[in-house]
This record gives sequence, C-alpha cells and structure tokens, in this order.
Amino acid sequence: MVWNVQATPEHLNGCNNRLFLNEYGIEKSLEVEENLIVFTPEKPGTYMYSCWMGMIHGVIIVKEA
Ligand SMILES: [Cu+2]
Repeated sequence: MVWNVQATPEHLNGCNNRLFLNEYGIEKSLEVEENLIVFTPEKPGTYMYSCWMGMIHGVIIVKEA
C-alpha cells in the first residue's frame, strides 16, 4: 500500500519531522506536502507509528481482506 502523509509548513516541526513505523522497518523524514510511504501489510493487527522521539503516535489497523 501507499500511505501518503501530507504535511503543511505550519505543522511540520523538529519533533514530528521524522516518522517511524517500526514493525515494517520504516523510517521516513517528512517534507512539506506529500510523503509517500510504501509498505505491504502482512497480517492483520494494530501497528503503531510515532515521531522519531516517540512522543507523537498513532496506529494503523490492518484488517482481514
Ligand atoms: Cu516528537
């Protein structure tokens, strides 16, 4: 899948400018506008992502096809 993380100049800062999706070995430095992250969800589950400091996080929920 392609995950497009859109960042506006007002919202991008030193805390949130690098994203980790550890379970998929993804580390992505975010730029203003579009940031395409490509990965293949392998099994259903809840996968946490966070900023590089681990302060801001969210989850991706993968469901059975
Ligand atoms: Cu942070």
